[in-house]
Amino acid sequence: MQTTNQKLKDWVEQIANHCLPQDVYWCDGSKTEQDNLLKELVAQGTFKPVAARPNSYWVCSHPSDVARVEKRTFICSRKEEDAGPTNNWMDPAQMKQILWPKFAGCMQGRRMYVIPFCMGPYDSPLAKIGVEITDSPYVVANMYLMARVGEKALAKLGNGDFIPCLHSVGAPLLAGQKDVPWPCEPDPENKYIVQFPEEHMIWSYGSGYGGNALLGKKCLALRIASVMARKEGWLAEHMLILSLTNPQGKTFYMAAAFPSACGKTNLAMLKMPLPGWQVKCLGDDIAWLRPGSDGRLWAINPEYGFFGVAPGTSGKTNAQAMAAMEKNAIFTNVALADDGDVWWEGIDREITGAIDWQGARWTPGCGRKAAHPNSRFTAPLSQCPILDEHWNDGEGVPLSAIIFGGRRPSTVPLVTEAFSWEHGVFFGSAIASETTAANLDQVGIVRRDPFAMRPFFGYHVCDYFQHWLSFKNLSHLPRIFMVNWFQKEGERFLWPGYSDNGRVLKWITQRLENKVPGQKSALGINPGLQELDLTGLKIAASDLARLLTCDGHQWKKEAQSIAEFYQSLGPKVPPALWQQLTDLQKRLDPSPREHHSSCCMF
Ligand code: SAT
Ligand code: MN
Repeated sequence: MQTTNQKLKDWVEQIANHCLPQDVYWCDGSKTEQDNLLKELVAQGTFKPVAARPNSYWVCSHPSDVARVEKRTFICSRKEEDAGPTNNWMDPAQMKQILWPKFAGCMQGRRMYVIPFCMGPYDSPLAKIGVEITDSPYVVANMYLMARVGEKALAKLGNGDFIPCLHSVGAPLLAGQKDVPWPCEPDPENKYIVQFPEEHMIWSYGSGYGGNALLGKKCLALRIASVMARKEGWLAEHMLILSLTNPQGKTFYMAAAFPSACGKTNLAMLKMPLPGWQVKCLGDDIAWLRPGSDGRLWAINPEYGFFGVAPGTSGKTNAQAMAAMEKNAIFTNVALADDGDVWWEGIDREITGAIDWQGARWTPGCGRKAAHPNSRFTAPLSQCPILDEHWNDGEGVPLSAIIFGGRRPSTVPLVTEAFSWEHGVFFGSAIASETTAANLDQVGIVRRDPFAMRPFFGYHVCDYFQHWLSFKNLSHLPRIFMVNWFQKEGERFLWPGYSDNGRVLKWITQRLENKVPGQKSALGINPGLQELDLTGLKIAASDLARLLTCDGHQWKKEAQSIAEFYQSLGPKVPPALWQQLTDLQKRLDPSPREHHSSCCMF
């Protein structure tokens, strides 16, 4: 493949001379090329075809390489201050001194792939070109599905600027050495996921899994893009994008931020439980938002595919995702059942046995999980049966609502509307969630995950809050909502979740159209007890009341915990957010003179 881009040619040559691959291959993105690559992956034992699904493959990683590694993820800005308190930081020169020698000869015996790719529709004003160099054909196969890859991206690049993304699994194949199905650096302490925000550059070493290795995703489209967005006046967010059309044919676009593995994919493809309503999907993980000249915020999905959590996905919980992965899909760390199809916990299909994600024999009831909790399917967006017709529009879609959520067993009501943009930014800044298996650390701990971006900020979290606040004068801002599908009593969820979340989406559109008054609480605006459309749903009145109510006692504690969180972020937390917190505390604990009867129940 030809390029006249001298910077690109020089970089590829420099990396090849340093990493010493056996050869260099430029990906043109053609079907023939993809077919050949898949054949090779099968021949070398990394991929196994899934008999039940055309052109689909099963692959299992090394057991040490199953999720993003936040502890080994670094923002190497020149000043430590610019990485902020939520990121690991190292001086860029020092990082290069450590990492560059690790790349020396690291691709020996392997092919070096050069993948030109475009994040965002080719004609989007926000589209960004990256070039990933990798020694992992698994990464290449996934990049074909997750990004717009090949000749067209190279043509769009022309002689312009690109984001260099260097990746190696860190496992050179020396003469006579037999390859393994999933080469990687097994020592977690020797993995590095590194962003250089001033240079717009990414180096990733040692891992072949997901966001550690598919560098267009979290590294480029969130960490580096958030830095570019701040400079250029837009937002790079960890959000799904959906459209919701009501029975009158009116369509609302919404974006929603939830931490990894909290159901973004399910919400993005939700089947409305109410007749005449229809959700369509534009994206399930990342949204880039740009103010339009009309004063609205316009959203695009920079990605081209889904990299969704498999466990829990079934015909019942997400039939659309199941359809999207019927063919041309890659399944990582799920089980391969004796019936010739992939399998995971919650898929809602009886099997007699399987090979589990670690290659061992598995039978139902054996006491182990067959699929890793962070096992994933990769599938093209275009295969989603309810893809919104504007999914590939360069301009994107104008947002009416932004939703923030997390997994909270208590405290956070089902849905709350913010009083204002600043109040909504406060919601986003204070979101917390139980941790999940999407990251290698401990699971099930409630931690603050502002804007569901904690692992993905490319710069100081407080500057990021300020950047969000800076949009407040746009004339047609989306309204902001906070949701929680995960309230529990003991082990029982109070809200059924999944498609019933569509009832909450309906209420949101009714608020947008001023069709329901809502109920003012200390926290914001919640649905009145009669306002949610519960047609066909059985739910105890006491559960509903708990779901919709701001519990003053819990929220006083929560406000204290948010204050401690803000303190932990240092002196740069914007005063406007401290003010929001103070206002909340006042509403929770009004002095008798200021008491409003509409305040929440204590
Ligand atoms: O592995 S990924 O980072 O792509 C998935 C996720 O954590 O959202
Ligand atoms: Mn994600």
